[in-house]
Amino acid sequence: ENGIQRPKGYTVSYHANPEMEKMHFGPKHPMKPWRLTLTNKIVLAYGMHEAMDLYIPRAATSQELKDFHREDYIEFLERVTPIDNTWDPESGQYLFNTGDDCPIFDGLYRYCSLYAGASLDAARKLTNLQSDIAINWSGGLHHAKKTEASGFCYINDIVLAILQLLLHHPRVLYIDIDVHHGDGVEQAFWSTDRVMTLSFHKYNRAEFFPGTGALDDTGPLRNDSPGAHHSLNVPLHDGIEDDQYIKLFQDVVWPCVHNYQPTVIVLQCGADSLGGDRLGCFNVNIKAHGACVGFVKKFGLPMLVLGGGGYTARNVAKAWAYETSLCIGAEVHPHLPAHTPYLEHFGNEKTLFPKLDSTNRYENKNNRVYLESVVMGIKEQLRYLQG
Ligand code: ZLM
Ligand code: CA
Ligand code: ZN
Repeated sequence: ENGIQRPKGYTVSYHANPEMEKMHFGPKHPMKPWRLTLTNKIVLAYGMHEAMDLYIPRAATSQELKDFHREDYIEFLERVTPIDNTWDPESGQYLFNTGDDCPIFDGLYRYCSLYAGASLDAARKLTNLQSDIAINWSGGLHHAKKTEASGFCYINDIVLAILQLLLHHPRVLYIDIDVHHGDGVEQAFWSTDRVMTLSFHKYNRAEFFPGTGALDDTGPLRNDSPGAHHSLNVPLHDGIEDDQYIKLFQDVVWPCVHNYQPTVIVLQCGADSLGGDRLGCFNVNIKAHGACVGFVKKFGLPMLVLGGGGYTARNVAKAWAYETSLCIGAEVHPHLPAHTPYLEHFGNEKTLFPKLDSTNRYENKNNRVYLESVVMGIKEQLRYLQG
């Protein structure tokens, strides 16, 4: 509260509709919209709201959702209720890939249209030139497909936001630091050169969701397809450490920006790449995760900042609050303000930067030689972009 000031020379907008946060995927489901409440409590406790334009966005309309998704899928989401029988006896499956990962809960359609509405609002603030960095922590749901739900995602708000950006921008760079592969966004823009997608993720085809995103999956194989070499993947093993992750991110992102020359960047900040995450398997701390946001910000391009995964709620909230402070260029005290609501949820040492304790560490299976070969592989793809 003492001395959080508006950034000089640029505007940050924050798009959040608190109605989302009360939604429930069901008992024991890892996705907890309540993590957004925790995030906003920390952001407000530090006084960061003083430095940003705050918006409570309206829900997206079904027409807006149909700009990417197929009509019958949106109509299904609109009418389905938890008591419907969504089992399709013909295919022997739940309709549109709903089920355990993507359950049908009360308020599902409202939930979807709210997070999509927030990403569209954020993208429009960028294209209207009313904002330079637009933040929507409720978005970033990168697995949703044109005709089906996948991996806790129903509507692909990222694809919808990028479609909005493409009305005003020739080239969009999409960067995804969620521990899972950003397959839905990659697939949607697979055959165009107007969007470059770049995902960092744990990769194990047989054992880790969604099983796609190998280093050599780089776009259509025909060299004359515009999308060739415009889907980039950084497959990683368990246990990557802070210094390795930061160096890798910089060594890959810098040449992407230099070669592709995007006019806007969309950054998906999935917090399940943090150490100690319930579903993740990296050893990345909040400062290193945030260093990726700080690095992208330094290019000075308009930026859409989105959430994504993140399943240890107290860490998600700290990371996204810290990343909000980086966006506004404010230095915040590492000790959480004493008046932060729900302080009891934030662990024993009331700090933004909890130490990853040894019981939560994964053995690091990424060595220097491997990471260097990944950087080489990416640079090899980027050579095709010249001329
Ligand atoms: N079973 N309940 C990341 C999306 C990851 C597919 C294995 C479902 C879970 C998980 C759901 C309470 C993002 C898979 C999993 C059980 C087939 C995944 C409900 C626990 C539970 O206890 C659970 C009944 C559930 C789901 C674990 N699912 C862990 N990992 C992945 C999807 C989304 O972070 O990237 C972006 C938001 N699904 O591995 C199965 C293969 C379904
Ligand atoms: Ca990713
Ligand atoms: Zn994830």
